[in-house]
Amino acid sequence: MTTAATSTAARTMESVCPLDCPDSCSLDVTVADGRVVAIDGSHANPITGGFICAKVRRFGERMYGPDRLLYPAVRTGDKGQGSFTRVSWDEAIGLIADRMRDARARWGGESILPYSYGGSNGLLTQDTSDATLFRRLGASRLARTVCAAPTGAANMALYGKMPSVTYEDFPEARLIVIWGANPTASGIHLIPYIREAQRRGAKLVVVDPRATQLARQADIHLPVRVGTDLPVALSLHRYLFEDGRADDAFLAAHTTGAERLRERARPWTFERAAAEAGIDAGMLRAFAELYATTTPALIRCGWGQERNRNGGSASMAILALPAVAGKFGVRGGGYTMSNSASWNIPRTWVRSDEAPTRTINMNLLGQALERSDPPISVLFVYNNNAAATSPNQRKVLKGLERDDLFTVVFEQVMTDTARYADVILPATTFLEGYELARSYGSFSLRLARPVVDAVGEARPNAEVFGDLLEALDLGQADEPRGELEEMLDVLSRLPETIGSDLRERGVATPPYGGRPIQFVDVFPQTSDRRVHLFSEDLDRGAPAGLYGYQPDPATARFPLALITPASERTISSTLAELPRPDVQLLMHPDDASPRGVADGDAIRIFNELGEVRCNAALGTGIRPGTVSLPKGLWCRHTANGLTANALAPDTLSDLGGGACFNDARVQIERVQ
Ligand SMILES: Nc1nc2c(c(=O)[nH]1)N[C@H]1C(S)=C(S)[C@@H](COP(=O)(O)OP(=O)(O)OC[C@H]3O[C@@H](n4cnc5c(=O)[nH]c(N)nc54)[C@H](O)[C@@H]3O)O[C@H]1N2
Ligand SMILES: Nc1nc2c(c(=O)[nH]1)N[C@H]1C(S)=C(S)[C@@H](COP(=O)(O)OP(=O)(O)OC[C@H]3O[C@@H](n4cnc5c(=O)[nH]c(N)nc54)[C@H](O)[C@@H]3O)O[C@H]1N2
Ligand code: SF4
Ligand SMILES: [Mo]
Repeated sequence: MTTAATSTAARTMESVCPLDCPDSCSLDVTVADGRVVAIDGSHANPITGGFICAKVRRFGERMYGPDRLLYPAVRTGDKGQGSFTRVSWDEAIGLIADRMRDARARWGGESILPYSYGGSNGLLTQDTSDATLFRRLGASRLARTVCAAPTGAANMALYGKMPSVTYEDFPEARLIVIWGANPTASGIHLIPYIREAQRRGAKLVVVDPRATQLARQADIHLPVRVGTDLPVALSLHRYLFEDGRADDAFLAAHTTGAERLRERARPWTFERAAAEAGIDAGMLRAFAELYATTTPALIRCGWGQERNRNGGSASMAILALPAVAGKFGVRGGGYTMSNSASWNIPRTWVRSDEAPTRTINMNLLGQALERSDPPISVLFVYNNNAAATSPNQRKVLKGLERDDLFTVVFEQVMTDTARYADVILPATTFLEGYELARSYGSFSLRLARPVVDAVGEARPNAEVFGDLLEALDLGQADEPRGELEEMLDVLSRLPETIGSDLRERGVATPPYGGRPIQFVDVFPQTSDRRVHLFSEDLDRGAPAGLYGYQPDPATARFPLALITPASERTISSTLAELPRPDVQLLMHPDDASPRGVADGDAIRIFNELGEVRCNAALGTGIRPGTVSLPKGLWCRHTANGLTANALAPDTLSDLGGGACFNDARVQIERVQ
């Protein structure tokens, strides 16, 4: 690789990171001789502040690395083996169109399943021509539930997804509660704002089974057992209601359902909740008192607490706290969840006039591939690495091995999923195409233009789905063709000022100056603009009712809870192909010693679904009874080619049909 220093032609181009991270950094990309040679943060987005994460600094290694997919290819060996032979784009598109036609004729359109999720947070690479294609085919719809489904359902029910407190307003808070989030890995640009708040005297509370970096600097750390956030949050509600700390005026003016929530919270005394969560009741009470008496108080609700059987009700109870305690109406008060809906962008470019078809929950991919009616005969994976990121990995892999399944994988690199493809299509990265990158942490919406030509024969999503529409005779003459046209079409359909800002300046002016105060600038987007503290619909759908607690599924055989938090090395499984140190399971010495496990020992982690072999790292950074592996590993990272997802159950959360990645129960043995 040429370096910027030695190349005379080096120049810096602006871009923006669209990966599935809340920060959406503005980037300075150094290009020399038509290649990306360096990537760093710029100041265009003030939140970025000139620095970015180490993994995206290495994005060039991904673009030009040995795993990059350069050409369309068809499978020559067994599924999963990873042997392919190059074909032309025309051949590949023709073959896929034929197989889709056959599937539709034989089983109906629903036998085709598009499978996509987190490749990019942008507006362009998902739900544009891809959605048009699959809707016109009458393909099965995908419920995109692998992430944020429980928190999304909770936030929608309570507030209709009201915009959140943004990063810049964190320093205004006198109390910050970080609940089930680890921004030190998962959204690093929030950290300076939390530090600034602490410098100004704010208190910090962290609710997390791990002693994360923030937890170690917190005034109160509640190291709850996995899946017990619901009783913990309900004990806070009980205290607020029963001790006269609830904001009755706010409840009367702005909420419905307070009495129902109060009823459900009533059984959860501090003592009972603390016993369930395995924490100190005095600490829990201290947290409750601090929250009740401090203003502005801000809760940053993450996603760690949603990935289990109680995740929906837990998230709802957490997000309801500022309403009951009366924490809205001041800068730096309220909650932060996801800001993805804050731009109020209706996706009018999705042509949704086709008749609805069956919906498949993406967390049940293994089951759906095993048995469904009609059977899935064509699987089209894009923006996703299902083999590494879906629950019940062995079942997913077994499904991908099916001889009668035709699998297309449209990818940037040779992922674990791509190895199972019948046809591989090479995709461009964000530095090789256009994107409209929207963050879900702070407020940011920016246009990214290609900074280099596509590598090899890689092509952007919009173009390839456009070609498939044409090959299947499903396109219409007046529709955009190709990525640039697609982008212009999207720009023209965005709310007027947003579209013109992006066209003229490449960046949209955020609504509310980017710093909305909840209940001053923004209000619930529910039907009656009130906070719905209770929902009869959700109550009917949840196995134990809304705010109903489902006990720990641990057994004597599988007593340890396995969690898989975001790691600083990857975004989900993206960038996992880059070289890294050996993967280790983090476990507490109290769990290791009765099992005869010493630091660095080879171990097997197992349950009824599967087994993972790696080495142990002992440490007190996690509570006893809980063990942790990084999220997003590839099969190459463990000794037996399976990852934590082989141990993650394909059960669903109480609300929203979400994944239960953090609800695995396992046993651990030392391996000789
Ligand atoms: N570097 C990096 N950044 C990322 C990602 C990544 O993979 N890597 N992923 C991106 C994506 S897709 C997402 S959704 C976000 C996720 O961002 P976060 O919400 O920060 O997600 P997690 O790391 O899954 O979980 C956060 C914390 O929850 C804790 N936790 C686990 N189970 C429980 C529980 O039952 N209760 C409580 N209270 N805490 C629990 C974990 O120990 C962890 O510290 O990050 C995004 N940013
Ligand atoms: N065990 C465990 N598993 C988890 C989680 C967990 O906490 N624990 N978290 C879950 C979460 S939060 C999430 S969000 C999911 C994410 O799961 P996935 O949706 O599988 O996300 P990634 O692993 O980032 O894979 C995205 C893929 O899309 C590709 N891609 C990127 N841009 C494009 C593009 O423009 N075109 C095409 N065709 N492809 C592109 C990338 O190369 C990458 O391989 O993982 C979930 N999996
Ligand atoms: S992954 Fe997040 S922190 Fe890293 S460059 Fe992208 S937006 Fe910034
Ligand atoms: Mo996610």
